[in-house]
Amino acid sequence: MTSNLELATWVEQMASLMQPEAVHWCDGSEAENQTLVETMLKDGSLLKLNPETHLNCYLHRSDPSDVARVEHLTFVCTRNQEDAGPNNNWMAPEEAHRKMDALYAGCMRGRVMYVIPYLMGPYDSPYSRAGVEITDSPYVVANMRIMARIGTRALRHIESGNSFVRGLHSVGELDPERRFIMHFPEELLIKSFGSGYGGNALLGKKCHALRIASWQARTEGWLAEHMLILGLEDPAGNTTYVAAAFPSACGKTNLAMLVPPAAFKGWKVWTVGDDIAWLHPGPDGRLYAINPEAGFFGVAPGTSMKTNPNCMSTLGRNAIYTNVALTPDGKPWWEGIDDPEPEGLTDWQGRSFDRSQGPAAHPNSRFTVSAQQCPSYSVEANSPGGVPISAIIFGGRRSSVAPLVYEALDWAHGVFTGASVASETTAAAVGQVGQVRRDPMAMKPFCGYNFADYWAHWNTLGPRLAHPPKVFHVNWFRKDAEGRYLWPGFGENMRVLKWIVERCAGEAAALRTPIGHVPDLSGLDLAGLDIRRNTLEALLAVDPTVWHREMEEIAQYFAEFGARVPEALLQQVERIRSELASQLAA
Ligand code: SAT
Ligand code: MN
Repeated sequence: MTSNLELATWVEQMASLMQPEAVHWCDGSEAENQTLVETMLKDGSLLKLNPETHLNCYLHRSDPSDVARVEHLTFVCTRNQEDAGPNNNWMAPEEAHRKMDALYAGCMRGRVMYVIPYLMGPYDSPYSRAGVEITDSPYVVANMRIMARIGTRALRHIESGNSFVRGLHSVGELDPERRFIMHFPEELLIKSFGSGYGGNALLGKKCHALRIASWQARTEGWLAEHMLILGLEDPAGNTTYVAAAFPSACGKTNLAMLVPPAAFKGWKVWTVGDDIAWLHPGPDGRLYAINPEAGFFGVAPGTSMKTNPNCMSTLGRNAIYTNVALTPDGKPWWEGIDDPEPEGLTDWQGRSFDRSQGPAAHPNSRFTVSAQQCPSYSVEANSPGGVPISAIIFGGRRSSVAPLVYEALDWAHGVFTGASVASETTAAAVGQVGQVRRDPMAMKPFCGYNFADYWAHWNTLGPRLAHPPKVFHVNWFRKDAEGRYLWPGFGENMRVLKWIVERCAGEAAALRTPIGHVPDLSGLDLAGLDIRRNTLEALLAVDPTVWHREMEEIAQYFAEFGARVPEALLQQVERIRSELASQLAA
């Protein structure tokens, strides 16, 4: 068990509330994992995949009503409602505790309560943070074992006096009417009930490493962000690190594992993280990033040797697949994978596949796999001090308006650029897909406090850094009038990344527009890419009429946050508006 009295007492209290048949403290060992896997194979919650092609890989089918995050059932419970802000659902802490404790009462009868000590971040990093998740789901334990550093070493970290975030989770009856994901940032506490899925249940991930951590980061002077981290090594061997924020299911995993096009000889891309970055001002005045996670929980559909070869080679062993389809010879299958659709496919719900019932793999089906297996995993990924960030990139999925890439004029404008990100919704959360919504810094579902305070916190960070990162915005998803993508994306995104690296080094040509610096037509390295000049013009266009309307919407959005919105953001709105107005008048 544990020598930490606070932890021991809490686990005892939770056991008496939830009434499990047994309490198991997870040590994170291989033997423990094997026992859990056996249990799940026996009760049918895991299926073994073909060991010849997918050694030690398993398929899990979740309840069909439990396949994505549930933003409408996710709450931030602060004493003062204003602190949660209009960007969060709010409930008073007393009421939320009452509600959750009633659901938890006796909920683990006949089940095992697993206690998972975990560490977010590399061992021995001053930036890493501990947590303990209590759960009745062996699937959650198996996934947490891949996604975080769980077990004895994490427990020792807590026992040596470090604070920890407490997370309570029960799948309950998987009843969508009795499902809540509650956060109590003032108590460093998470209470989740009624879902076994990803971000709702693996509490180290979005609940701790983003919602609770963003709150802690604000009080302690750092940032917890929904960002991938990658290293771009040029042919001379210099590596530039960038962090990039995109909403869920907008290609973070693909970008993090990018393989440069053939014409980019000598360039290499190194993966540090694909979903979450913790950013700290370092002693030399630069911003340093760690990836708090140890694995990837990526979207399966669309992943192939063409779109993400590094990911495909990561996935062949020791992976858990959730809600993908199954071939007759026991292999995972999804829409967009290299192999053609086989005869006799079983869909994600275990039915014989029938196209009229929807796709074979759920659009938000996922793989869970250790980052250590990724061929592009950076040797710096476990570095206790993190990697120095030269550029921060914001992006969304926008079929119009936003150009392929632009660079903010300075930090304050960069914060505005992040705060005004909009993106079309995806299958990663329950709800309508394809609706444009504001998703500041890709944190709409994940910021654990009032966005207005969050933007103010961002504003304070730049001036604290002698060498702040440059800030960029990208949009891989711009379409033409016929609805076709203008940009090929995937590996070709390297061309945009190279421009960003060159801008960080004070090179590469750009045009100053009201929204920032846009590459001029000769600025991007297009060697070996067949792209027409008018396509390129359409990709890079900043239409003042369209942007005038966009600024209108951004101003309206900021107004939702009332007087708490930082003055610096409103000044950016005014500056851009007046520059656009003079362009329109000219
Ligand atoms: O379900 S998760 O939140 O873990 C994945 C995502 O939506 O980014
Ligand atoms: Mn994510």
